[in-house]
Amino acid sequence: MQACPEQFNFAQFITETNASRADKAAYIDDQGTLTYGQLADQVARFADLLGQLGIRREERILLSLHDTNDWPVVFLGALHAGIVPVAINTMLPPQDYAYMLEHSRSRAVFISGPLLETIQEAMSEARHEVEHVIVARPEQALPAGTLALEALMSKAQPVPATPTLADEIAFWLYSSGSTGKPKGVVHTHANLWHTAELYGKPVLGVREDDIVFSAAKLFFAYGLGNALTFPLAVGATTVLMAERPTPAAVYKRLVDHKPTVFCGVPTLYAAMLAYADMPSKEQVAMRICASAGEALPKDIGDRFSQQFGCYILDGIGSTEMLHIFLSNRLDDLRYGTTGKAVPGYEVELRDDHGQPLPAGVIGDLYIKGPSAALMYWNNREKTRQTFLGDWVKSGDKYVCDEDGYYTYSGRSDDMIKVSGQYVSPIEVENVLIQHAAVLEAAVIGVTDHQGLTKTAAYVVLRSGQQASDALQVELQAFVKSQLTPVKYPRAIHFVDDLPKTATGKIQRFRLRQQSED
Ligand code: 3SK
Repeated sequence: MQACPEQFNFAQFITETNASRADKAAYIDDQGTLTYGQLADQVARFADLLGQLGIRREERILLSLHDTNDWPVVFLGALHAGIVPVAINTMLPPQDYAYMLEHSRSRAVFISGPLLETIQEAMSEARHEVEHVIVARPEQALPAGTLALEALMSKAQPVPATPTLADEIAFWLYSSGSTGKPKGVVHTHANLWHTAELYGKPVLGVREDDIVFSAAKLFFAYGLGNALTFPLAVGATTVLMAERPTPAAVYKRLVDHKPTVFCGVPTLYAAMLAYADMPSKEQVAMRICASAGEALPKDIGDRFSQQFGCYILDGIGSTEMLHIFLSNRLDDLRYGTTGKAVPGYEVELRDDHGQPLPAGVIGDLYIKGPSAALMYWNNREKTRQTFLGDWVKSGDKYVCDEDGYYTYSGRSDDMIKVSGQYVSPIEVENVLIQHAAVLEAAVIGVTDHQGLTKTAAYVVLRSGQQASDALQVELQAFVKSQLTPVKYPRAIHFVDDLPKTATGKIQRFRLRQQSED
C-alpha cells in the first residue's frame, strides 16, 4: 500500500480520482442524481460559499443534514476549504444540539428543513451564538435570520482546494460516553484515506461498478465510510435515503436501485428477516453486505445468506478508529465471530494491568492503526484514557479463540449498544427518575430471543403509585419525549428495590445476572 501524501486534501483527492467520470452518477437520492462532475463543481462552489459567509480555514460548521445529495456536498465542500464540518446525529433532542453548538463553537449551521425547529430551540438554549443558519430543502417559507442553501449555492463560484496537510484536522464526529457529555472525536484528512485503503477496498471490496447503499446514516462513522469514503474512493454510485431505515424503506431501495453492496446493523437485518413482505433473491442484487455496531448473531447471518444468497461481513469499528478494524472476510468468514484484525491494524486483548492475554480469556480490546483520531476535543482526561501512544482502548471486551477469531463479550463499562448506538444507562435513568411516579431506576442491556441487545429498565415506584401496563407505556413515552428514540427501554420491570453497594451505588451487574437466570 502506498503512503498517504504529506500534503493531502481528501475532497481534492476525491475530485481528482473521479475526474474522468464526470457523467457517472455519484449519488442518487429520492429527488434525483448527482453526477461526479456535478459533485466536483458543487464541492468547489460550497467552499466559496463558506468564504462568502466569512468562515475561515480551521473554523467549524455544524452539519445536521438528512442523507440526501446535499450531505456529501456540504461535508466535502468544507474539507475542500480547509474548514471543519462537525457532522451530528439528526435525531437528537434540542439539549444535545445546544451542547454541541457550545462545545464545537460552530460558526454556521447547515440543517435539513424538517430539523429547523429543533435547532432553533437549541440555539435559544446555547451560550454560543451561531452566525448563520443555512437550510437545505426547506419545507416552508424560511423565517428571518435563516438562508436557503440552494440560493447561496447559485451565487457561489468554484474555488481551488485549500492545500491542507494529511495530518490536518478535517472533521469531527461525536461519540457518546457512559457518563458525561458526548465527546468530539477529531479526525484528519488522512484518516479517511486510510479507512478506504485498509478496509473499504481490500476487505469490503467496493469496486467502481458497485451501487452502494448504507442504511447506517452518514453522520455515523460507519455510514460515513460506507456511503462516502469507500464508494467515492473507487468511483462507485451510492444510493442515499433520508427517511428512517425501516425494513420497508430499505427493501424499497434494494428493489428499486439494485445496490450490489449493502451495509446495515444486526437489528435491521433481524427486522428485515422478520418482515412479511420480504422480496425474493431475484428482486435484489446484493453481492456483499456489511454489519457493524453490535455483534451479528450467527442465526441472522445464516438466514440472511440463505434468503438472499450473499454473505454479511460482520466487523467492529469505532468512531475513534473511524471505521472497521476487526472483520470477517469473504474468503474467511465465521458467523458468530467478528473475524480477525483487518490487515494494517493490530489488535490485542489485555488484562486489567495491561498485560496481553492468551487465547480463550476475555480481555479489553486495544487497537493500533493509522486511522485513529487525534483526540477528544477539549477533554484531556478522556483523551489520555483512550489514546495510549500508538494504541487505542476500545472499551469492548473480546475473547480470541485458538484459530485467531475474535468474539464480542460485552462492554468494558456499563454502556449498552442498541442498533449500533451506545446508550448510557445513566442518561436513561436520569430521565426516568424525573417522572412523578418514579423513585429510582436502573437500566441494563438484555439479549432478546434473536441475540440482539435491548434496554430494560428496573423501576421503583414512589409510595402510593401502582404498577400497570398503562404506566409502563407512559414511562416509555416519557423517555422517548426527551431522548433519541433508540434509548427508550423496551421492557420496564417494576421492583421493590434495586441492588446497591454499601455506599448506595446501583449494581447493574446484579440486574444483568438476574435477567440471565
Ligand atoms: O460500531 C461499530 O462497529 C463501528 C463501525 C465502523 C465505524 C464506527 C463504528 C462505531
